Amino acid sequence: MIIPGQHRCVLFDVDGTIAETEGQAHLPAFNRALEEAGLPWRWTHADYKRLLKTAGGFERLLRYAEETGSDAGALRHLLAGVHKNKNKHFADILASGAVKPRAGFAELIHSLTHNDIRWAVVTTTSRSNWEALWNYSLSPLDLPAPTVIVVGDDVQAKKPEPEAYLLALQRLGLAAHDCCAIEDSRNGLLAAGGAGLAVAI
Ligand code: XBP
Ligand code: MG
Repeated sequence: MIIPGQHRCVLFDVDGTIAETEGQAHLPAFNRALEEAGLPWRWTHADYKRLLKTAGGFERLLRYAEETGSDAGALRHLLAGVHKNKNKHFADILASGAVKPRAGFAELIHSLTHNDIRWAVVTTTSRSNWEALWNYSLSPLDLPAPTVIVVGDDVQAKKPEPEAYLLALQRLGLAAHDCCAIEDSRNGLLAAGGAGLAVAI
C-alpha cells in the first residue's frame, strides 16, 4: 500500500484512524454537553455509530434534531453552544490521558520517517480537537510533527467531499500519485478517493 520510492507522504485521517476518539472521547463529550444544555437526548454507542454517517459534530447534532422531529432551525443557536461545550469536554478527556493512539501508530510514523516519507493530517474535525490529540496523546511519543495539517475549520465542505484532501495536496505541493491516504470510514474513503488518492481503509 505505502510504496517507498513512489509515495512521498502518507495522509492520515484522525478520528478512528490515529485513535479511537469517537467512542472514547467524542461520544461521552457529546452526552455531557447535551446533559449540561438541559436536553433529554443521550446517545448510545449504537446511536452514535449510525450518527457518524454525518461528518462534523455540529452537523451531527442538527441531523439528530431533525430525526427526532425537533425544529432544527430553532435549535441552531443552542446546538452551536452544545457543540462548543462538547469540544471542551473532548479536550478534558484527552487531557486525562484516557485516549491512546491505535496500536502500531507510532511505529508506522517512525518507519515512514526512516524511509524518507512524510506524514500529514487530513481531518474534518475541529482544530481544537486535533490540537488536544496532538498535545496530550501524540507529542509525548516524540514523533516528528506532520508536515501539513488540514482540519474542518479549513474547508467549506467536509468529508465525503474531497476538498480537505485536495487542500492538503496543494499545501504539500504534491500530486495524488505521490501520496496515499489511511482512513476508517466510508466518508473518508470517498473523500480521499475523490481527490485521486489510493486509500487504505
Ligand atoms: C470525524 C468526524 C468529526 C468528529 C467530531 O471527522 O466526523 O465530526 O466526530 O468533530 P474525520 P467535530 O473523519 O474527518 O476525522 O465535533 O469537531 O466536528
Ligand atoms: Mg475517521
